[in-house]
Amino acid sequence: MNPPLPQHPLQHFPADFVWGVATSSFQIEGAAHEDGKGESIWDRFCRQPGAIADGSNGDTACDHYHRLEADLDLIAGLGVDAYRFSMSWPRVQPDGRGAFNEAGMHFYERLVDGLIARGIKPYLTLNHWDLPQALQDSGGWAHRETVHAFVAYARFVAKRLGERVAAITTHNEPWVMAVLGHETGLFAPGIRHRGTAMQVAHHLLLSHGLALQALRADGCTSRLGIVLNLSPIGPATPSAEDVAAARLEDGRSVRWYMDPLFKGEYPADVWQHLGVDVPQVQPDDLAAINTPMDFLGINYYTRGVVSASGAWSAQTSGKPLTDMGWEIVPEGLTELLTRMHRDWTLPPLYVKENGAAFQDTLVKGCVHDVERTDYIASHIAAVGDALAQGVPMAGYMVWSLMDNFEWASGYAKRFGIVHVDYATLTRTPKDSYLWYRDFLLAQQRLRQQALAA
Ligand code: IFM
Repeated sequence: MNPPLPQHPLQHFPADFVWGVATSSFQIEGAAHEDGKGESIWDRFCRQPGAIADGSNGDTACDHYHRLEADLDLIAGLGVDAYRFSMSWPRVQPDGRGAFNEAGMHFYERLVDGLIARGIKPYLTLNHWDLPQALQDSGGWAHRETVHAFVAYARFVAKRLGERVAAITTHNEPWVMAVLGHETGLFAPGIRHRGTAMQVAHHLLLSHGLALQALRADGCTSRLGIVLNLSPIGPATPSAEDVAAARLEDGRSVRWYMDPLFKGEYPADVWQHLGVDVPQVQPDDLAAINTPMDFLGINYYTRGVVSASGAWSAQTSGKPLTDMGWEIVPEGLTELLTRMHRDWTLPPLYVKENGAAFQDTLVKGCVHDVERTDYIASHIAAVGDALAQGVPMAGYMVWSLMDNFEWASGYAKRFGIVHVDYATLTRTPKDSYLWYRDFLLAQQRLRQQALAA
């Protein structure tokens, strides 16, 4: 028997609110060595012993590359307005500079045309982490030349697809690429050096701003923006030490990105804290980063709690946890969105990723994922609460369409609303998919009633 549907806040959402679902190239496509695709830093990183928890890689992933039409039908079956996907830069331009690969472009043209044919708006992300390895070999994001290579790639893609896609995101989660990729080394390319990480963050932001300027100069009609992973960060206790530590972490993970993007400056407290690890910034860089955007995307999964001693742990906080060990805190999303609205002057805001990993069981063709369904429903309600408080929310997208390669966790963590059997690659919609579909249908009816009134 299906679990009862969670309550949902139908009343909060405007008629033009964009409902969607999201994926990324490396996590689902597979076909890692086909049709002229170049190597990405994640292809290389997966080969490092111990880098991926289950020793897996993205060679096959969900085989989306070969199952495009069926997957498009799954997306259409949800009734979403939009599908957010990313392009694999090395599939489109194997070395990250020089020749483009028509076979790779053809895949994304089929994807975009297939969405449009099904009445779904394509939301394209240019960089969801899978940098061409050839660029990494000459310094990667730490090297300023990669900024210019990215702008050239962005211009090529926008010229080919810009009129067909509703939105182009430059980068997904620069903090992750900078810090997990270059400071802790947990993600590709596996570098451990804080100064490098801060230079990478700066170059990602700079390439975003320069790409926006170039695309607009080229006459690109898509809406342009960036997607940040953000959390509200609070102290574990009211002690002065914990409050200071939380403020610094907020600076490193939130203000370090929001201030240059929306105020054209880096936060002074973090700059001072970084000492010799501050990035090299050239005179016009911050003005470029501060280029106005058409939207800001936010990925939200959990809150951040900081103690100066490092003693705080989500495991003992008393809050329910997902399979990633992340606390489930829907009210943290409302807190984050209202704070963003208060502290910066923002364009329309989208939650571009929100969802949860849980251990699912497939029984007789069903996955009764009550916890995931509750997670999604409660976070949609949290977005509704932010809207009711005046935050300019324009859309919400579930992460993720289907179970996929969860980076350093491999395939063990399942975020999908569609179950993937990795032995057979069979897709099975979970109860959360059915709930989201029914929720969107109800939204659709409300829209029609509003139009008729
Ligand atoms: O799977 C990732 C995604 O690629 C980026 N945002 C967070 C998700 C869950 O960890």
